[in-house]
Amino acid sequence: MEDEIRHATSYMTYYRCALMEIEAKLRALNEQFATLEDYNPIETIKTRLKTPESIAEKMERRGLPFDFALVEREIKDIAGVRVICPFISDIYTIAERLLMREDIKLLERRDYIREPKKNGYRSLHLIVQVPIYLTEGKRMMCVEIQLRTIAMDFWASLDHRLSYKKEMDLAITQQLHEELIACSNESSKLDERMEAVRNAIDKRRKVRN
Ligand code: 0O2
Repeated sequence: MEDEIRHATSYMTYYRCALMEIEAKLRALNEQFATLEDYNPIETIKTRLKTPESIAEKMERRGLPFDFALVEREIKDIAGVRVICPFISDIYTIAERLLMREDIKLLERRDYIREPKKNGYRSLHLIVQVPIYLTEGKRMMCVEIQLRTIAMDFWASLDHRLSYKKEMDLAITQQLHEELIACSNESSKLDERMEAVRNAIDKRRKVRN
């Protein structure tokens, strides 16, 4: 048992290091934009590690035993980074710049912005591998990066809140899910309109300069 706890603690430390690596690269990118273009394409960066309970629950859902080697192979979102951007184009710019790096390997890309989920969920998901450097050498770790606008993040928190209200009347839950689909459509239009306004402002600024 003691061995298993030590093993689990090391694993979580590896994932924490991977989160720090990705966060540092994202902050460096934002810093470059701020210096060269006087603009911050990243509003906020949030990181989280899945709890052991949540990992165990996911393994159970998949009908798999809780074994560390298996967990590492099967669950790619133990380490998660959420990047909140002002505009949709920022999401793609940041993703592209990050993936240009030689030390980041893309394993999977899911574009829920171009193809939103049926419930209205929108975000760009990247599963990447990043090296971490330990006393015993280099180790590649998986990290899930979710990139979304402020509006998409606002929507996702509300959707998450609803998904935890299991005791609510089914008809009301259904009605709220439908309302959330409508909210997602509205916020998608708002994202596009706001970006068009930003582009118009930038164009005028460039003409004047
Ligand atoms: P948490 O609390 O963020 O850890 P799976 O990971 O197997 O359940 P899949 O298909 O492998 O699902 O990955 P997917 O669909 O890319 O989703 C992974 C994560 O994206 C979720 O992690 C959520 O954080 C977020 N997400 C995906 N769909 C939705 C959605 O409809 N609403 C909201 N609010 N978030 C979503 P977890 O582990 O479910 O949650």
